[in-house]
Amino acid sequence: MTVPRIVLATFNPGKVREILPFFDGLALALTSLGDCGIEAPFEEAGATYEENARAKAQHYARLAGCSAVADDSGIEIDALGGRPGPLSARYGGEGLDDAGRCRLMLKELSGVEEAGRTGRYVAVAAIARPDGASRLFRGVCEGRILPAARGDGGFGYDPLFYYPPFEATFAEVAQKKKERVSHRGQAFRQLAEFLRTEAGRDFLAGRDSTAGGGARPSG
Ligand code: ITT
Repeated sequence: MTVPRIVLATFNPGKVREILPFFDGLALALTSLGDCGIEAPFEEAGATYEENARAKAQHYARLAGCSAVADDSGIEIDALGGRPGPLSARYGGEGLDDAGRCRLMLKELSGVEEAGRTGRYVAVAAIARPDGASRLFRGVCEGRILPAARGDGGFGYDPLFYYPPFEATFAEVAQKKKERVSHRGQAFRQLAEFLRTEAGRDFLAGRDSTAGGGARPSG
């Protein structure tokens, strides 16, 4: 029996670290964009995580010639009207790194009281075949933006993202602990569960009749 090949379609090493464990124990040949000789980043043009995740996975599935898994994610800050949202990777412009984006967020939120610093991480995981058929899975994690960074784990906005049930930021907890509750953990747990079902195996094999481009948000 041939094992289905899936390309993990992200250039973000923080995401790779977090996504890989969800595929443990699945009979899949997981490969990276680098292994497929793919270097060009995908230009995200959609207005929603769903559009971007689906388009990203479809794009890389076509390029790689096998199914692709991608996520589009971001952080939504209530005091900023939901910004930066799907534009989180580009918040403040291309010149900023993770630390620079965190500093900008702190500046934008300066003067906002603790009770008003609420927000959430959102992730939509997508799996797509080279023929465009796709499935989507969504995860959301509510938290609060601290007035100063704490911790050096995680990536992106994690040093600012305080998760009340842990009484810690996502940069202060082990990756496994973050995964249990995080937006990405929720989304990829659903995706991995789907791949363990007969419907998931049929999807990967191209045997299903309902998957033709039709994405089905869930979660
Ligand atoms: P790929 O498109 O190659 O996957 P990317 O970083 O550009 O990488 P996104 O477009 O989905 O990915 O951007 C999501 C951004 O949202 C990410 O760069 C972080 O700034 C932020 N983000 C998402 N999930 C996060 C998490 O778990 N912890 C910290 N920041 C996160």
